[in-house]
Amino acid sequence: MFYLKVACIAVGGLLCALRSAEAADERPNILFIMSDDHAYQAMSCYGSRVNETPNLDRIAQEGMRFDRCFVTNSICGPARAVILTGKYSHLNGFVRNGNRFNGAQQNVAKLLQQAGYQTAVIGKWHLGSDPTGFDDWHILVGQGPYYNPPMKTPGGIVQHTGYTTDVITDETLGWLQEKRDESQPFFLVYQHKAPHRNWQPGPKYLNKYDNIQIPEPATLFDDYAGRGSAAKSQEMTIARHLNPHDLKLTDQRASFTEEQLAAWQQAYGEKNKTFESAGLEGDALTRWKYQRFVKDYLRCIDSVDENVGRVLDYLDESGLAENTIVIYTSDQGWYLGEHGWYDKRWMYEESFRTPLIVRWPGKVAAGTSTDKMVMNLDFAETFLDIAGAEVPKDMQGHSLVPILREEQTPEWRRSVYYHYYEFPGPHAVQKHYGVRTERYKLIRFYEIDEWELFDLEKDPHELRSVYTDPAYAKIATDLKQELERLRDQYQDDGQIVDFEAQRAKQVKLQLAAAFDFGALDAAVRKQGTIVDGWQGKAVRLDGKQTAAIVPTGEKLDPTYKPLTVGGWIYPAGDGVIAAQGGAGLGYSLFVHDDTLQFSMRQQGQLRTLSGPRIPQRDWSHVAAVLDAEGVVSFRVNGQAEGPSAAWGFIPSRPADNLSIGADSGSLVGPYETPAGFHGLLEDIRVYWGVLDAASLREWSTP
Ligand SMILES: [Ca+2]
Repeated sequence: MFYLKVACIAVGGLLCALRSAEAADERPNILFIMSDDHAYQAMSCYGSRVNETPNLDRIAQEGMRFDRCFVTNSICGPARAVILTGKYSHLNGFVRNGNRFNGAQQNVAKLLQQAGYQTAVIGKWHLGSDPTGFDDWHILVGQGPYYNPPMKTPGGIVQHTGYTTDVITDETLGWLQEKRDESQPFFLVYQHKAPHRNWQPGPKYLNKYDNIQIPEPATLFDDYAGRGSAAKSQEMTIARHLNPHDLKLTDQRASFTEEQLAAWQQAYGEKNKTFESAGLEGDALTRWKYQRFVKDYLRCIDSVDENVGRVLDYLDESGLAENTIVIYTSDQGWYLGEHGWYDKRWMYEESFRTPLIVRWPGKVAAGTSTDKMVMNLDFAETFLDIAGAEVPKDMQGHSLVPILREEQTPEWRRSVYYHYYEFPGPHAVQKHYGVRTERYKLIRFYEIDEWELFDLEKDPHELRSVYTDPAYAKIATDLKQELERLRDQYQDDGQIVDFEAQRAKQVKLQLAAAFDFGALDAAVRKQGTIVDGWQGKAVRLDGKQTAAIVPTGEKLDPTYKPLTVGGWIYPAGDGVIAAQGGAGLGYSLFVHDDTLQFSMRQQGQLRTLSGPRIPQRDWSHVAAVLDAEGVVSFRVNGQAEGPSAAWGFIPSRPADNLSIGADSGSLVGPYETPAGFHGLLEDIRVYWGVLDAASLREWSTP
């Protein structure tokens, strides 16, 4: 590597590129395996009391087990975005499930691609947008089902038959066998849906654990007495929040084949008979629900373990094992009944921590472990370090390679920063951030102004906050300082990066459509009478006509754009001035009850802002403006008037037309008819962007 670097510096680009290609074969392959919601408590290499995971244990036995790997934000999509970017949620823009990952930003797959790696992702993705930086991808659509998944590829949807954990593995093995380019090292991301809710086991494991009792955790009947209101008001208890679908008491079979259905009915038919005859209630019912949930959860893991074993076997047989780093982790941890819970989200240990085991033959000593505090924030940096590629300065974690090699790392982090955002949301876990050190954890639920402090040495189950205990006053003060230091270090000042607004700011002012009724294209011009208007020609409408229609298209794409829409109007009643789109996406400027109003649709959500009063039977120049900050406001005769509202942007291009004088086709606004305009319209225009004062004056001054 030293020789290569010298060559790059001395001779520059071309030679560097040639050398990299020659040397590429020597760099290790990276196989990154991630399951979804896999608790470290359910892995035998972490001392599981509830199951055995012999294949996953192989990775640990032949490599290193990380006993303190933490996530920055314990929830699926955000964790994935952190791993791809090496940045906290507020900087990668994906803070909660339902967000859409901005694929235009830097990510580790793109950087590895540039460094000469072949890249692929197979299995769960769950980031809304399509993968970027991957040569090949074959992903579940959203969460994806447990059986017979449709999967998305660059070439379209592929329908699979089979159990999803097996299908994802078959595709992964297929990629290794058929698509791998032997001249390049690979970065292969192999991600399971399992064991995510609602824990549907594969056919092979439907009856495993049927005749045994799974041990209960010590805190199954936690009463939350020692903590604040957040722990008391959540909605993720086994006792009250698991639903009949989770517990397999309802029909699960929407997409099953007949064979799958028969196996399923036989297994759960028998189990349900026992439940119905037992007549359980109270703690006994909670215990039954715990058994039911945990057994299905473990059955899902049995399939993951078996399938990871298939991939490890293939690596051995193909000779790839020797130069392939195998990493196994989960997107975050999980409650297996601890605190009476299922699910994740909290900064408490079970969900804050995630499993991480790494095998790197010849580099990582077999059977080692570490209690260094590492994070999913470090993964991207680690992959780049393994590949010998530069780690960008704006990534926020650190390569784990020195820890893997058991080098001295005296400067390694001594505290971990956490920030969770998804409230209101499923399971009602309050937003919180906090800091964990070797011994203590300070959590702030900032929207309800509550603090919790745990002494993990004396209270490893985190049952009693000592925040108000005078004996811990100094510790609390020190931890608050450390929390502030970390928030500063990670640039978390409460602002979340808004890629949409950044994109909107880059839009150059452009006239998207203009309607001069004295000289309008016959294809665009529809109904109404052309008359003399305020300066030129106007169209007269009586509420039953559409003056003009422009089909949607590239030029009429409002996606993430600021906009200005308006013109001269002489109202003799209500109606639409201009509308583009329909019930899914779009905007409409209209007059209702003598006021100017503007509606916007964002993925079906309708919002309407009621603006200034407009005189009837008189000429006014009116416009609605959506500015580069995503704020809507009105202009009347060139002046700002009326209220404003921050709505953001239209997230994609509507299928419906732009229509003038009525809302044609599917309706954007809060009216039930096309809402034809009554009166005269003249010089109607739509701009992408916001007009400067002089241009607005020119348009609005007679
Ligand atoms: Ca998850």
